[in-house]
Amino acid sequence: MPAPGENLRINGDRLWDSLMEMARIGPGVAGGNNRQTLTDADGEGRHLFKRWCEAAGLTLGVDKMGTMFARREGTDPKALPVYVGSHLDTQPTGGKFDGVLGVLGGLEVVRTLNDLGIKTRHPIVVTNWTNEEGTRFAPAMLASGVFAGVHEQDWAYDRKDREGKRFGDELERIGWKGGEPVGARKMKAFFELHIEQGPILEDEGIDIGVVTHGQGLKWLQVTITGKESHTGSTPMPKRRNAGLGLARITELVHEVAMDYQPDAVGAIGHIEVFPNSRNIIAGKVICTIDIRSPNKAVLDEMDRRIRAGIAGIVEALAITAEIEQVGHFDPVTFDEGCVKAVRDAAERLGYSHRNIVSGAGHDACWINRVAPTAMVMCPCVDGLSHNEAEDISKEWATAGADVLFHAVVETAEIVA
Ligand code: HGY
Ligand code: MN
Ligand code: MN
Repeated sequence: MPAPGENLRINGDRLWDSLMEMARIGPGVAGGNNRQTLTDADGEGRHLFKRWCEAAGLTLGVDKMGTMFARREGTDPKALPVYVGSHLDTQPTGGKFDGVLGVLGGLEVVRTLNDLGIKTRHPIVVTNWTNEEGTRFAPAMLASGVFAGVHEQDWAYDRKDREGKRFGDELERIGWKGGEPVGARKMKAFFELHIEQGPILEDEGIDIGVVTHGQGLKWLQVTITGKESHTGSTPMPKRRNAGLGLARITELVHEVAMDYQPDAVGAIGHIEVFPNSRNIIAGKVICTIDIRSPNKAVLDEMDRRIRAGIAGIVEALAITAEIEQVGHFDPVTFDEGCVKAVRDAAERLGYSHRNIVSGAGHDACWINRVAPTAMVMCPCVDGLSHNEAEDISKEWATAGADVLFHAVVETAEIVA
């Protein structure tokens, strides 16, 4: 099939305006967004996306995990659709572009096809995956994980946030529990445009990241139990300090990750201290260890070393620790054919590009299990993400969406 002509480009101003309008929903406190999954703000953002999809002539389907599928018909209704999308939910102190660029970039692909009156043989489906972030309801990429058969739907429905609210109940409450069975849809391919969330592309002055792999991840939730007692009158040798256990485990995670440079990473970002009183020794700490590596053997070795290290720490401090794995996916190799479509598109359009491994997890990492999948990345300012100061340029967004357009449309096969 002929590739789209190199003169075919999306409308960068329209994409940017849509990004800015979506950013007004669920504002943060420092210029970013707090549009966490299944909150009222998420529901509002979904309704805006729905209105835009309907205005573009798309037919909307919603599955039982709330994932939204907006379909543009192809000339061959039996041909497997090409899916394109990402997520609209954000971190509590998230940016305006993480996930959103991929969903609205997919919508811009369709809007541009409509402008140009181009038909494709395969239908195209723009997708908003529910709960990619996993910050309110762990794990991350929950809905795409159910779609890919990694998680059971009922298990996902029972996931609880810190206030004890159930995922399934919150999905019903915001009115976005659809009727479609999850995973019933079959795809010719899936493409996801995403900001890099790291510094490589910007540091090297490169427009496009051709994502060949995604690194693996493990989230270990640790419940550390000591004994609450008075911070003034309890002699040091008699303390069972869960807070000290947290400090040593935090150092352990960092040291283990540093042993596998330059690729491995490790940190503890989620910490809950009980009773969190200035003059009570912490009796309990719940925290989540986030470790990642592009190498499965390294990830498993880090996991093993951290568990062994925790055992030694709690014994020395006369405290206990329970470890629950609340998130995991192995390193991902994306589909060569789809990756080539991304690379050829960047080349055709004259954008500088390089292969890159995704440091962050994405819905594409799960969908890669059930359909040929690839990602397009664009730079972000200072490589910063999961921070309200996350920022990109309109030019970067436009270049990423141009490449997405060409990869998607070439795969969907232009007919007229
Ligand atoms: O955690 C991640 O990598 C993604 O942002 N959910
Ligand atoms: Mn994301
Ligand atoms: Mn994210």
